[in-house]
Amino acid sequence: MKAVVVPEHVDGSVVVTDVLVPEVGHGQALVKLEYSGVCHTDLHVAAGDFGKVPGRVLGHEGIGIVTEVGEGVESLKPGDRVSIAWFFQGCGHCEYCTSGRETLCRTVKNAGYTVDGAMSEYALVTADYAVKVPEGLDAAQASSITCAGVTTYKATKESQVRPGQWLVAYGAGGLGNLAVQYAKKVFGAKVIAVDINDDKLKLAAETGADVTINGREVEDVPAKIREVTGGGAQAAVVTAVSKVAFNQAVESVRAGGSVVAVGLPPEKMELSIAKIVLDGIRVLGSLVGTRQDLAEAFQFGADGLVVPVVQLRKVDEAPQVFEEMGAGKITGRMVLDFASIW
Ligand code: 8ID
Ligand code: ZN
Repeated sequence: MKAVVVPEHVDGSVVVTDVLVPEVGHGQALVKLEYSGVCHTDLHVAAGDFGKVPGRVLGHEGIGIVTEVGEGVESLKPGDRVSIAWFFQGCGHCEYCTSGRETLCRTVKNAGYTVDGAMSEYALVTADYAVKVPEGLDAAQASSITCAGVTTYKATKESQVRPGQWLVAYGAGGLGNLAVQYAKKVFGAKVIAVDINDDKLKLAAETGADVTINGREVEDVPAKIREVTGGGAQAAVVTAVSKVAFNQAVESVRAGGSVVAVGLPPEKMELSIAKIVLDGIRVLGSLVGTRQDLAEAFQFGADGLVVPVVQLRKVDEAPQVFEEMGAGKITGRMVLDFASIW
């Protein structure tokens, strides 16, 4: 079967190659992929940013149909439409798994990184960890919610922003566009989108941002945000792949505000200790979402509140899509169309 794989020379590129269809084990299900979104995390994995994994099948925004279940599986049956997410499996019994923070499990398995992922014609899931896609949600749009959606939904939850308050979405790419939509349409926040690319800001405005700011054109972005919001935003969610945005976010929030770090540039951010202490700023990291978060994020999509902007691409075009993402040329989300090769 066709799969998108990290090559031997780990350098940020990917190859489309032939691999064997995996065999279903106890507790697992085999999924025939329909769609697989390309997340910037796949690019980090392909570049070896978290450690080199040559030969790994990439992908953690997978949606497909269960074709076979292994022994002991009770939660899925053939015909179910399910997701394959970054949070692939936790141990189920550690302090994180048993306290609603399962994505922090220290022995977690991550699709497309520590185990083979969703960019292949067939993929395995651990049945109890695959979240079903609700009726009424387009399968290609669901792929984008499987990572970009759930991650920004959870990050916005973590920000504790309340209706009518200001949230700044730093980065308006695949994740950022959904941060704008969840913050605006689900949490009732007023949203400022910051990016360095006008095409992404145009899309952010079309999908709900009240204000857009181009970080390359506005000299002092935090000052502009403090002016627009009358003293600073209550929350910032940072999905930009640049420490510049993280540093700006801290200067953009008002006293008591929160900065939720989501993007994963391999860099360090600067924090003014005085600012953090004297202004009581919360700075926290947020990692994808739990199975329950994903079920909730899907439902807001099925209800039509959040509409991922996706574009289908041929599986063979994967190397080009990765290049485009590295060059910052993608608006919305590119989704590899496995359904077309069924
Ligand atoms: O669970 C998590 N924390 C999680 C889940 C999924 C993805 C984290 N991520 C990480 C990815 O690994 C990646 O580092 O979030 C980051 C964003 O992923 P993405 O949205 O899939 O990437 P993208 O579509 O390329 O968007 C990135 C945006 O950042 C903008 C770019 O223009 C682009 O629109 N950007 C950059 I680069 N520098 C900026 C700056 N200084 C900026 N926007 C504002 N200010
Ligand atoms: Zn992702």
